[in-house]
Amino acid sequence: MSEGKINKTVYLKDYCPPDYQIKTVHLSFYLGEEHTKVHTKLSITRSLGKEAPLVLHGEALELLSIQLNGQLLTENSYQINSEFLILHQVSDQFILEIETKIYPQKNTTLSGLYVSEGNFCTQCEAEGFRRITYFLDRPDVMATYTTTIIGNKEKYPVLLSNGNLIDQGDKEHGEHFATWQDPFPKPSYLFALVAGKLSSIQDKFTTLSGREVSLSIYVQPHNIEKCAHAMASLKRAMAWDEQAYGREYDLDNYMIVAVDDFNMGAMENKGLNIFNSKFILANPETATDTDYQYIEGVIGHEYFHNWSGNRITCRDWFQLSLKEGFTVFRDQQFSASQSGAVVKRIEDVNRLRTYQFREDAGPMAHPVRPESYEEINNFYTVTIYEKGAEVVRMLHTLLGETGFRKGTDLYFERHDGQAVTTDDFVKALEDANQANFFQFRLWYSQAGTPELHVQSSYDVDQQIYTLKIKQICPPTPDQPHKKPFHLPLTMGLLDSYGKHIPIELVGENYITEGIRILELKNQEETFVFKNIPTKPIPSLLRGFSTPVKLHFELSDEERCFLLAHDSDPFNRWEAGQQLAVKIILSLTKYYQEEKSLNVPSIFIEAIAKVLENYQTDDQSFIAQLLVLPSEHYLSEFMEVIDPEALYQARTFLRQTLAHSLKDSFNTIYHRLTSEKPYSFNPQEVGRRALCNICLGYLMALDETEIHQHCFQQFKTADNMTDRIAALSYLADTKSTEREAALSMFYDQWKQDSLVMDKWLSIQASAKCDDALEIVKQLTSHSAFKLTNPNKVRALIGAFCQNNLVNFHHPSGDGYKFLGEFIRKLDPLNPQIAARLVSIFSFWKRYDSKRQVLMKDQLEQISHSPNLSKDIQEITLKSLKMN
Ligand code: B3K
Ligand code: ZN
Repeated sequence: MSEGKINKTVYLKDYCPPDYQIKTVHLSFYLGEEHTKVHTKLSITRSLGKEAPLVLHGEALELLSIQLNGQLLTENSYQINSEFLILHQVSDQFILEIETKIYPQKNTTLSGLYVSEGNFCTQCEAEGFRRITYFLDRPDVMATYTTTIIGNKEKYPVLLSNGNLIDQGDKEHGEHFATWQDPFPKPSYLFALVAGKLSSIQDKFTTLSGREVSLSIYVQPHNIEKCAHAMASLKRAMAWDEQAYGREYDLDNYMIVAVDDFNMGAMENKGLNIFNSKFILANPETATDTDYQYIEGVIGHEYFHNWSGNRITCRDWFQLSLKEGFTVFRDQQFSASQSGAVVKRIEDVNRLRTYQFREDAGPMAHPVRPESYEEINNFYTVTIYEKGAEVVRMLHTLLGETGFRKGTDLYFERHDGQAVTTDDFVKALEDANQANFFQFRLWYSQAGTPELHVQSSYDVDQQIYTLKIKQICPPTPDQPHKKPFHLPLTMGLLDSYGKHIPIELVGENYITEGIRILELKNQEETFVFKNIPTKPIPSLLRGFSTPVKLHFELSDEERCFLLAHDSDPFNRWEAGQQLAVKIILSLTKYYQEEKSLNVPSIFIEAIAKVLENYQTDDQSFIAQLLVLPSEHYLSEFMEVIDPEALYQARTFLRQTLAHSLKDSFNTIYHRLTSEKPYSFNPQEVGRRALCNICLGYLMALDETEIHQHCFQQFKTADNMTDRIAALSYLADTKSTEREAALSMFYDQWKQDSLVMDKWLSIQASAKCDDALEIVKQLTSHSAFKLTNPNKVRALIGAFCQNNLVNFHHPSGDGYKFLGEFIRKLDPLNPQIAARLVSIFSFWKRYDSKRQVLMKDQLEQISHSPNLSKDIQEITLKSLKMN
């Protein structure tokens, strides 16, 4: 481990309310080319009964001066170190003025105040504000902010901060200023500042109560034509939150700024969201349908935070899922309402099962409300976000639409203006419905993915069908023993025509037609269904009503039946996935044993039937039915992951389907290809998705004629969705069209940074033998930039996470490459480096040779000098898995 730095663990059990409160904050920023000076004036009050000294957070700051009630303090009247500024002698109420000097132009961490493409911007969540000035940088300290920004008028014509513009004007020496005031008390993590050369598009939204809100999106001038979709999404999100949750916007203006260098997707700063430009900029030529959908989802997410996060915030960072889990659930509902609930649910479940289940079984497993952390930035995880959203979804399922709304109404009313806990959230839902979620709260405190083992039996004489369900929650690093969860299992029973059998349970005197929610609370539960005339086919866990692994034996025929007939479309998809998983895993075994590979005809026939209905079913949904489970998802089912065998087995299944159903794929592809100009709506998105899936299967045949056709689509497409699909298929081939297409693409789009990310990603993901060499070369290409997180994700992230067969090459070269890269990136941007190092944290899942190679990289990383807290925490926890 590196010398000097010792990570401190922060525990939830140690939480104490703050010793002091800051009521008002006046900030003045003097923006410079070398450094920026920040003058901070705080009115501080001691909390009742507290006697402790005032301890302010501060990081990477140069302290210029401190004044207490107007008196300049000498150096011996305070203590200062690399993390804190401590004042021992303060009264119950006082004014503190602090001047700090910071270096935004040199700030590559992208936390605090930094410069992106010549423009100033901030990122303060979770603990970035302390990189601007000394402060009580914790979410339960809420103050009102007045912010003055002073800077060169020509270089920084636009000066923005949270709230309302209350003053502006010119100053001497070509400078100007703007003063902003935010009337809503907020924690420091929601502070934002932007200064630069930006253009904006403007719009208006009239709230339910008739107030007019002005909406602006600021971007670099050359991107001004690419904001319309983001603006339209924002207006839809505002209307949706009024209708679905009764939430109105509260300020007179809502501003969004897009920046190129950003650690994550976006940030919900009060009234001034800052976005990764990837989630704002779009036009049909440069953005895919998926980009359009993400933009809508992220815009919604950040907007919804205004209530679930900003008006009501987190007491401490252990409560992060209070705002993130709930807001993800809200953005999922919003997206479902815009473009189709089933496909949205499939995408969300896929993500949860692929990434969150893996996290929950690895060294970084933590509950939705963690008990401890070393570096909070490592806890912006799929568990906090996606599992947190599933927990809220279960509450929604248990309470029903109306009960849930009653609960959230009470939550918003009761806690407006406060910093609260996940427990307060659950309590509001309970109180509004006279419900009891005592046991349900375990979802917040216990990590790990529960497993449900289901056994069924049918008694023809008594016409009784029985389901016995056992839940097991595997141990996780900090929690060896678990209690059973309270969970809703949504299900139905189908007859041989696929019709619902009415559900009547022994011990109950009512019948439910169709869908039934079984509530499980005990480790073992038995449900006895009466008046069941024939042996039913159960459709369990409909819509994935609870985040568990379900073990239930069905025959291939039963799965095919569900794929064709289940009235719950999610479970139709799920039946197909289960069948594909089973087949690919058995092909994998055959491949490892060097036996010949065969695909059961029943699966091919089932897919043929899916294709037959391409005109009647929702085409986005059909496209999902045709996507085979990902290598990532499949690997979770293997005792020891064998990336090579898995890749070969999955490819074999794809090719077999392509050969057997070539005519259907061909017909659908040609029938659905359209000359109509691009438009973004659910039907067209579905049509393009299905068309491109069919092209993908055809390309799996690796035939010259199809390569040419694919190249043709690449050249003539009027939109990025069709163009990039064709390019990605060509990139996987050894065809002559491959290089031609890649270089044409580069020539056409080299000026567009976001499109270049796609170009990097496609090459990094391509399944060719020299992928690693290509990636290495691309790290010195002008399209790549080490300090830009999007570039790192597009090239390094894509190679290590989308190109498993090459990354996990037995030589260990992929691991060595990633290890070296992490060591280079960590001193510049620890947050992004930490995301990459977590790829190694699953080393235990591989064979012993790969384990040694990956572990060696983890060890080398952990011995690097001056390692960040972020990386230390993950490497140490991963290495403990011995
Ligand atoms: N709240 C931010 C994430 C901040 C991440 C800090 N490392 C974006 C969001 O979830 O909306
Ligand atoms: Zn969020």
